[in-house]
Amino acid sequence: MLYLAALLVHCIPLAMGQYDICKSWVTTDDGPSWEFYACQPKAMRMKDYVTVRVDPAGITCGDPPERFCTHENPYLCSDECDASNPDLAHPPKLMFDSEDEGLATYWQSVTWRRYPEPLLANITLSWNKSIELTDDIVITFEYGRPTIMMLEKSLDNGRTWHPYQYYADDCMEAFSMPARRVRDLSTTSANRVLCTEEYSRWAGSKKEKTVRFEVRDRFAIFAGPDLKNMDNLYTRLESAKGLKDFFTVTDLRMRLLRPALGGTYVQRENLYKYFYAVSNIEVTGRCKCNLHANLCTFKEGSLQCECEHNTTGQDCGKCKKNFRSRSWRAGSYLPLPNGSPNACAAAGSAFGNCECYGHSNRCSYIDFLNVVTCVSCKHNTRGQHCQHCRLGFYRNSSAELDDENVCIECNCNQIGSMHDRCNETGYCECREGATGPKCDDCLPNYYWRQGCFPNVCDDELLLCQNGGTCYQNQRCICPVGFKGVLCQQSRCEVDKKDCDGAPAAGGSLAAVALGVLALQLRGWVEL
Ligand SMILES: *[C@@H]1O[C@H](CO)[C@@H](O)[C@H](O)[C@H]1NC(C)=O
Ligand SMILES: *[C@@H]1O[C@H](CO)[C@@H](O)[C@H](O)[C@H]1NC(C)=O
Ligand SMILES: *[C@@H]1O[C@H](CO)[C@@H](O)[C@H](O)[C@H]1NC(C)=O
Ligand SMILES: *[C@@H]1O[C@H](CO)[C@@H](O)[C@H](O)[C@H]1NC(C)=O
Ligand SMILES: *[C@@H]1O[C@H](CO)[C@@H](O)[C@H](O)[C@H]1NC(C)=O
Ligand SMILES: [Ca+2]
Repeated sequence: MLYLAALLVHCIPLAMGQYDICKSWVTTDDGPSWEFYACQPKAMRMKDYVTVRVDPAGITCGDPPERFCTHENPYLCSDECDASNPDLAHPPKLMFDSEDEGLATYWQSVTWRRYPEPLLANITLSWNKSIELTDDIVITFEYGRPTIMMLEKSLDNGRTWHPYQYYADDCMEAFSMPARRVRDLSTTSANRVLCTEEYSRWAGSKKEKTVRFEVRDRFAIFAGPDLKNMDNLYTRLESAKGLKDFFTVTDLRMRLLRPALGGTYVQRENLYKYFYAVSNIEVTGRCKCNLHANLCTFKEGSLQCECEHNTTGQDCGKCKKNFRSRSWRAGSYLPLPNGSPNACAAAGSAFGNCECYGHSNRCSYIDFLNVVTCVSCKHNTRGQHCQHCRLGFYRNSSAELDDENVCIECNCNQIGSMHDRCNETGYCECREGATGPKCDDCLPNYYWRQGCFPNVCDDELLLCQNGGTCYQNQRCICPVGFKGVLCQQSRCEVDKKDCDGAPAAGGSLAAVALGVLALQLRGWVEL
């Protein structure tokens, strides 16, 4: 029996845990049928699909033509960069071409003429597709590696960026970070961002040309030095939070912060030997397809997973239409060796025809109503098919019904609004005096103080009288001798003994009358 099982495993081509097939036609007791597995595309040379951008404008050499020299030959500055001459030009695309043996082609920056102003350049690589790195990123510099640089990554097509690795000949000085080596990381720190001094030292510009982001060394922490134990790595990727994402990118950015110096100091009298030159950027990885595809193709200018398991989307990140009876899930590397496909299921395959738009995994039959209804709708949805938004949420008009973001919280201001519900465009119902979509503003002639209250005084109709000043529309600060909401009342009229030394009130009688009139208009004073 054991022998048989071993034989069986042997026959399945993905016994090595490579996850390279998505389904196979198998014969069971019930007859032949498809069996489904977690699957992923093969690793590819990602530089063939990249879009590159070099910043700032004018950082590429040759416009206008310029001379430069090398650290080996610092006084023979006869080399020339000329953007208008194909033989002497060094455009960005030369970082991604395939080179004939022995002949390096490279992008080159202008020289450090503006020293001591820093010579800075950004090289941004974009794929418009999430990619999982499977091997080291290797950047080859001609004429010496930068003494300070930084690698950054984005997971959202360049909207947000995160540091990936720091490189400097002196990490403490450049980044206030201790120098570390990837080889010294442990299972719990495998996704740590660190600063390394390994690739920034001067070793002669011909000898050591590469700067690496060590993916293999990090994998080796789990899979052993020869990456023989990939099962262990895949198990880890599944269980360790954030580890998979650490190796996933949509964009990479190299920030070149200081060129090779070829010595300890910058020689001001010969700045023509300081510049950046990159001949190759090797990025090896596979399309991230959430373990739902084993093919990734380049279509209409971008990479696209060929989704199986009735999933769809650029990363197979959602269920196909009519296959949304359960919420979408990524496939899983576990259990080894075939993983779980976590396929999307056709609506109606479980219970009658109960579509839950992917917001619930369960349906339930309610006997006395004779209906099947979704149970525990997620993503703030409710209803028989999770097709409505919960109270306090409204429908996101730019999201489909099966989108996780389909319901948006109303966010009504607790004090300014009647309740926490809103209409279909997110407007809350405001209490008197409040306004704005969320009722967190006041109408004109109202002031905010734990809610909106009518102005007591202002600079127009509700003027404070007799030299009083209006404090934040809330009350009049009256001069000595006057009182009342608008300071309209002389104290001495109320109490004769207050008259001593009080300013004459006669002149402002008309103003008092006006103030009272205004109050009457606002419905405040009833005579
Ligand atoms: C490089 O990118 C960073 C981050 O966006 C930016 O702050 C910096 O100014 C850029 N440098 C150059 C030289 O464009
Ligand atoms: C990025 O890929 C998406 C999906 O394939 C496509 O719709 C979009 O046009 C692409 N954007 C760019 C800038 O290429
Ligand atoms: C996807 O849907 C088709 C059509 O109903 C079905 O034949 C196939 O088995 C489904 N695939 C999976 C992985 O469920
Ligand atoms: C509405 O849905 C779109 C598409 O999923 C999403 O990008 C957006 O963030 C959502 N809006 C809000 C306010 O959640
Ligand atoms: C929601 O309320 C706002 C403000 O009262 C209104 O302008 C809007 O038309 C309402 N939207 C709907 C769909 O009723
Ligand atoms: Ca090249």
